[in-house]
Amino acid sequence: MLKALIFDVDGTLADTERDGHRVAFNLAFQEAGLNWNWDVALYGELLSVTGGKERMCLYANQYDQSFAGQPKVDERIKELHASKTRHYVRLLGEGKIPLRPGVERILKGAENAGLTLAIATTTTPQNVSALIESTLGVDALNRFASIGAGDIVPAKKPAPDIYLHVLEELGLQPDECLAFEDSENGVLSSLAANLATIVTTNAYTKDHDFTGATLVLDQYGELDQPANVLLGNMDKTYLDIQGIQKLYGEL
Ligand code: XBP
Ligand code: MG
Repeated sequence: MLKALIFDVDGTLADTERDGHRVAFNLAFQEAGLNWNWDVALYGELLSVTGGKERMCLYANQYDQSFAGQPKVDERIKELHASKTRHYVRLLGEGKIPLRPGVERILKGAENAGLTLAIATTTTPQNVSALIESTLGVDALNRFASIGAGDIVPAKKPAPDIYLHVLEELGLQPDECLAFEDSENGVLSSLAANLATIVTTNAYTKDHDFTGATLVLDQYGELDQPANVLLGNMDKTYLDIQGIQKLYGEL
């Protein structure tokens, strides 16, 4: 029986990368007097690794050897990341990033059907709180029975660790849950945790390989704004809890 839905955050609940995380990274670089500037295309390449600290290390190794080679590089990265998180949380507080259309419908539908909601993400915990509170209200974090985020597990996605952590907290088996993702690294992570996975793509992830996913859509869709089905089947023009239950029943 389907008991829980486990959601990734960045790209899945909200389109946070281009106008949220990327902007916050650049503000942190400016503040620190670094001449790093991540444009939209470069940021798409850097998304090949999950985690902001890991992403800055990747960039430094590729584009700024003198930064990467300094003795206390890990400390510098940590400071930059703390500043980036401050900027990101502020941007969310200003209401800059909405949920993706259809997310509220699916969350409410799941709760009405008696399902448990959970989160499994590589992003920093403060980022999750700021997004949920700014979009769903100050008490909305309570709607999620488990929130697995950031450095709580040693290996970030594509490793399955964060999903395994959330499953353990929920006390559920993978075949009692469905995962929601938007990226190849995310799907590798959820599938490695044996979770059937529904994908909604975005501009950065539309060409990723989603082999093994149960359903891939370009968006959750609305009555008058049909989702395009990229892999799998869906009866309606949009995804709702009935559609999710039906997909689960056919697994
Ligand atoms: C999301 C990420 C995150 C954010 C940055 O991946 O890669 O790292 O870009 O967050 P996913 P932090 O959606 O697969 O979880 O800077 O807080 O690490
Ligand atoms: Mg994601």
